[in-house]
Amino acid sequence: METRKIYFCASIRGGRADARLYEHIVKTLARFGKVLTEHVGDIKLDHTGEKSDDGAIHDRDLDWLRQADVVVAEVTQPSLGVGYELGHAYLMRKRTLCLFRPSSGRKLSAMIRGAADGERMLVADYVGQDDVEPVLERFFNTQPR
Ligand code: 6K6
Repeated sequence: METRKIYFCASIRGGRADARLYEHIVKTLARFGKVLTEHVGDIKLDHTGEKSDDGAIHDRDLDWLRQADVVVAEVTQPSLGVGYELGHAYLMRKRTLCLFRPSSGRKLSAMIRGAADGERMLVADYVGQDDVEPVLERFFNTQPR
């Protein structure tokens, strides 16, 4: 069987306050497949995320998104880029898991929580790092109907 391709989304220019958590999620995701977007969990990457030109980043990321079997996003830190990727993933009918921490005091956008159908698009509220593995296990071990 081919290795599952996972597209992980999380804030870059939206803010890197949760970068260590992203790093943990990327490491945990690697147990479930090939993470196409490992750089998102790179703690050395600052919020400017400047390494190559924006057009190239955009086109390469959308290409990876098309190739992905599943999408996982950490959505607690609001990010235009993540919202944009999730909109594309939704229209591409990708199975998607959004991870949100209510303890942040934020309220998740209605356009994300409202898109969840409990099957193809899921939102999981979780507390923190210790919950990442069980939440991902549930997602990857449940087959959509
Ligand atoms: C190179 C190495 C690390 O970072 C870079 C340059 N920047 C980006 N590289 C790859 N993907 C990016 C970059 N900037 C944004 N993205 C995509 O948008 C990622 O897939 C994230 O999920 C999302 C973050 O969007 P913003 O609006 O928070 O930057």
